[in-house]
Amino acid sequence: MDSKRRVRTSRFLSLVLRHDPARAGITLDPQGWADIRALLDGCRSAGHRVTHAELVEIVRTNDKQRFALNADGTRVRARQGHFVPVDLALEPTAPPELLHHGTVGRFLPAITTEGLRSMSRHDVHLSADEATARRVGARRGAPVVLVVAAGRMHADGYAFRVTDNGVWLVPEVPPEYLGAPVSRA
Ligand code: HQG
Repeated sequence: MDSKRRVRTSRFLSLVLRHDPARAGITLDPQGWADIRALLDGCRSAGHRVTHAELVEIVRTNDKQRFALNADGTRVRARQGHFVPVDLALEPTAPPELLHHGTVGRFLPAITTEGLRSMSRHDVHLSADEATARRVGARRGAPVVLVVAAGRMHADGYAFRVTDNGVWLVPEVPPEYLGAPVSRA
């Protein structure tokens, strides 16, 4: 599969598995899993022909490891980033003392007042390393990285979860847990 087709197909799979399963005429189970046969049939009907081998290749090579197969390889789901309600069944996990969130300057006035909100996704996405947060912020402009006092939040009773590819999830970050923004390019 050439890289253009891989990107196009992986975007469509993200749309179906995180946002709009009906686009491929399928439903997700409560943990977000899609039956692969139904998914591939649905993709074909929606005009995106994807073979089983291509799906497996995308799961394996996706730059952000966005997708996962179940143990017997019959189902696939997105690892994070859902807009539709799913329960990823991740255990609450103690986070490192500090986590990072990448954003852009134009959102800072709102973030400073109301904290980080999950917006249209389930959770606020955080990363252990600053470089990842910077890349996430850079999708929207000159990146600004916020440091989150995750250890203190955890001690105060907030539940953190971590996906198996290292994205930290928390429903919200109130402003008192945010450090001063780092906007160094
Ligand atoms: C901002 C991508 C105003 C927040 C990425 C962000 C990541 C606020 C945007 C993953 C706010 C939401 C997640 C508030 C937060 N007022 N703006 N109170 N609170 N925001 O895309 O973190 O390619 O839902 O800073 O690489 O940017 O989809 O979240 O700018 O890993 O796999 O509102 O999505 O991965 O945007 O990105 P998003 P995100 P994928």
